[in-house]
Amino acid sequence: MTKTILITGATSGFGRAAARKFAGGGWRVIGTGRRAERLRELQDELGENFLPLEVDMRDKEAVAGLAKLSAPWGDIDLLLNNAGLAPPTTPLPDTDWDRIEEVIDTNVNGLVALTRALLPKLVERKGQIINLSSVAGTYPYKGGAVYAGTKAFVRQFSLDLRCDLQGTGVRVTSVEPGMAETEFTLVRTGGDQAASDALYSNMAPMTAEDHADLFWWLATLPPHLNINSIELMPVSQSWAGFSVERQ
Ligand code: NDP
Ligand code: 8X3
Repeated sequence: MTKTILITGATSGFGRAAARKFAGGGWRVIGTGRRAERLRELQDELGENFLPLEVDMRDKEAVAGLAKLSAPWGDIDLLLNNAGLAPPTTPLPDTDWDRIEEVIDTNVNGLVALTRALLPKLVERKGQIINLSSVAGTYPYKGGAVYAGTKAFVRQFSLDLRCDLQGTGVRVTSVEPGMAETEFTLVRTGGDQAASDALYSNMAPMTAEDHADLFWWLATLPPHLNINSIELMPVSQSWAGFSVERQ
């Protein structure tokens, strides 16, 4: 039977690569995002098994609407909570409140609202949820406070949700990537392509396709197996030490 995946943030990066991967694998794919033109392009590419829906994750009504789709699109087996972004790494008092609010509303409120709305359907279908957290949710770095805070939330939300879902057969995974070259840094820097290029230069970052392959692996594991969390980095990335101020 054809399975259905709902991917938030399918207009770029991990989400777009996942839409291609799952459509190529014979799934029905619902892809959301704010950029209508990108969604149209993806529909032209993927054809009738792709349903583009222009949804801003901050729009409560639009998010609730995703749980009211009629069959077969409404028969969602896998929710890929991928839409997300980061504010600039500027000191907190210098960071625009609007950017901060956009990040919290998208990464946390939108994700929780959509998950809550879709849970009855996912329980009915013994479905699966994959949430995009980040290494930033575990390892602190300068300028990361708000973004990292949202991703720590996503990780813990995922783990706790498993307790609520005990006995339902629904699987939940927190995916925690390090550096991957997508539009993530372009968005974070307010469109600074040079800054994005510099960050990912000469270090073989992970790719969107690496993540699509990971999501596919998670989706095709035997149903008795739950990967609680998975942390991944490019080989070139590891950790820095503590920072100490000396007098
Ligand atoms: P991209 O910037 O390439 O893609 C982000 C996607 O999220 C876009 O499709 C964008 O669509 C969507 N999005 C952002 N805000 C909203 C919103 N308010 N409403 C609806 N859609 C929204 O980044 P990535 O693919 O890299 O990021 C995907 C996820 O992975 C994010 O949650 C990110 O935090 C996480 N992640 C990324 C890492 C990286 O290094 N790239 C590492 C760890 C985690 P549109 O603008 O059209 O609305
Ligand atoms: C993004 C990973 O390390 O660029 O979530 O903050 S990092």
